[in-house]
Amino acid sequence: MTSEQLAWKIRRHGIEMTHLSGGSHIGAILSVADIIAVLYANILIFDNKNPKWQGRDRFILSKGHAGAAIYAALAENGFFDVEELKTHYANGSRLSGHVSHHLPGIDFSTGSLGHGLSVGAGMAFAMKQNGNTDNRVFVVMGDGECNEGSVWEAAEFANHFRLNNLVAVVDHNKMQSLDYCDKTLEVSPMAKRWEAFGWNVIEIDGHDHSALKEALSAENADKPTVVIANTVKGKGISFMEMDILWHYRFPHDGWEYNCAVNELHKVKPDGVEDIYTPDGCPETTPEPEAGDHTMCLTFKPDYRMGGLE
Ligand SMILES: Cc1ncc(C[n+]2csc(CCOP(=O)(O)OP(=O)(O)O)c2C)c(N)n1
Ligand SMILES: [Mg+2]
Repeated sequence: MTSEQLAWKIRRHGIEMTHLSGGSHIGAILSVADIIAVLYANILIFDNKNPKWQGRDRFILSKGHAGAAIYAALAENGFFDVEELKTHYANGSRLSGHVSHHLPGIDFSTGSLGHGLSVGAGMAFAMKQNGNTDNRVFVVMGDGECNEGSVWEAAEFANHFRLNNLVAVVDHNKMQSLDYCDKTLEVSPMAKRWEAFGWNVIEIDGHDHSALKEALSAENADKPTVVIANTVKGKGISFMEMDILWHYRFPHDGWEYNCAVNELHKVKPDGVEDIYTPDGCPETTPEPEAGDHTMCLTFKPDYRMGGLE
């Protein structure tokens, strides 16, 4: 499967999983879809039949609230059945709202922001101690997540030990949960901050697959690398793009779900099937208040953790 096909599938699964469950974070899932797709289609070394294989690269989705994106990538890569995606957020499901290591292919549970880089740096350090020069560690973080002090302690550690086998990716969509990052706690200029911490910095368009492939393959002799991936929160669904509403709101029945699915169908790559709505949805006109509604968190009764986390 190409990275473009996988990215489309991650977006389609993400819409379905949040729609079915009433789960949050579709904006974050759409933002990171291309990054995850390129990692799983072109970069990461893994064995879906032997998820704990020692020779694998390590991957941590530190912005664990976008768990649906990694679940979709793992299912599409044969770690478990695609059908199981429908249980996302349901009571008793392995596919909890935030990333769980109970699933094959997940190295570390995340959701409490700010921990992934510390753990990833430890993994990279251990690899070096063990003389492993074949593998790398990848950690994907949010830009709001970079407000966590632990991120910068890990950045210092990685620089100090010259962990050139560690690659961090910042999904730099300029937004966090309730507002723009720079209105919440300033994170700009992102690249300069990482440079000051001694990292090799590569800044790219985080939706450009060739730029992602090149950046994620880059080698550095003695520095950890951070890829600042400039992204659009909600990328791919016009009415979700850069609208903070869609951090928490899920695609509701009616025009929200129908329009989202139909927008994806307009850009469906050749050779990809939509297992949920093969021919798209009925044409539905957005309601007049579209884009104008206030944040509305409604919970589906059979699901827990459906909203604000
Ligand atoms: C330690 C911690 N504090 C707060 C939260 C609640 N929370 C979930 S998502 C989120 C915003 C994250 O923004 P960002 O890292 O920019 O990710 P994005 O959704 O924009 O990709 C917050 C504050 C959390 N999960 N963990
Ligand atoms: Mg963000």
